[in-house]
Amino acid sequence: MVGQVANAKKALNKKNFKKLFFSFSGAMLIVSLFLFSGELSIRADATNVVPGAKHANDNTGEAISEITSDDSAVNPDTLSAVVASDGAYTVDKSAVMQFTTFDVSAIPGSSTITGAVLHLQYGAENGYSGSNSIRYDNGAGLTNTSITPTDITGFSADQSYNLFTAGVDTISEIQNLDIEFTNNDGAGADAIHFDYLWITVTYTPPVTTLGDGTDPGNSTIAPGASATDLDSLILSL
Ligand SMILES: [Ca+2]
Ligand SMILES: [Ca+2]
Ligand SMILES: [Ca+2]
Repeated sequence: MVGQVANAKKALNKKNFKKLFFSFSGAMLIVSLFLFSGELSIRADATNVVPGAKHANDNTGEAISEITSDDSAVNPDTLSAVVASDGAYTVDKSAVMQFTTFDVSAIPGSSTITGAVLHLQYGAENGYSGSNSIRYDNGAGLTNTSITPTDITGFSADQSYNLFTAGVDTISEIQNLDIEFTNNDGAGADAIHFDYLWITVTYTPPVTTLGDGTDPGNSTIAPGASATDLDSLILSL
C-alpha cells in the first residue's frame, strides 16, 4: 500500500514536471517570437512625407501648411469658402489642387524604398456632385487613383492608395511626384476640404560594411546607415 502511494506520487510528480516543462517551453517560444518581431520592427523605418511645393496649376489660394497635419476642426458639410489657417485645404468649385514635390529630406540618401502609400482625409460641402478622382503623376501624365471624393457627412475615414505598386518606388520618384485634384462640382458651388495628405514611406537605410582589420577612423559611414554586425571595435583615446 505504501509502495503504491509512493508510485502514484512519483507518477504525479512526473506528470507535473512534464506539464511545467511544456508550459515553460511554450512561454520561452512566445518570448523569443516577441523579441524577434521586436527586432524586425526596429529595422522597418517609416516616415510621413508631406507636400513640399505647389504646382503652378494650383489656384486654391490655400497654404501647404493647411494640409500637413490631421488637425482641422471645421464643419466640412457647411464650410463654403477658402479660409486661411483653419487647418483645411479647401478646393472650391472649378479650382485645382496640385502638389509638385514632396519633402523627402527625412529619408537617408541611398535607402531602398519598400513601400509608399498615399494617405488623405477629406470632407465635402453638402450638395457636392463632382466625379473627379485624386490623381498622381509619376512622369507619365495625371493618372486616377482609386480615391474619389463624394458628398459624405463630416470628414472621411483615412483614405489610402498604394503608390508603390503603381510604380512609385524610388526616393526621386516620391520627391518629384505630383498629386492633383480638380473640383468638377456641377450645380451650385460646393467645395471639397482636405484635412491632411501625405505619403507614408517605408524604407531600409543604407548599410556600411567595414572589412576585418579596417580602421573605422578611416571609413565613411553612409548617412543613416544601420549597424548590423560588429566583429570588434577598438577605441583609442
Ligand atoms: Ca483653409
Ligand atoms: Ca457633405
Ligand atoms: Ca489640416
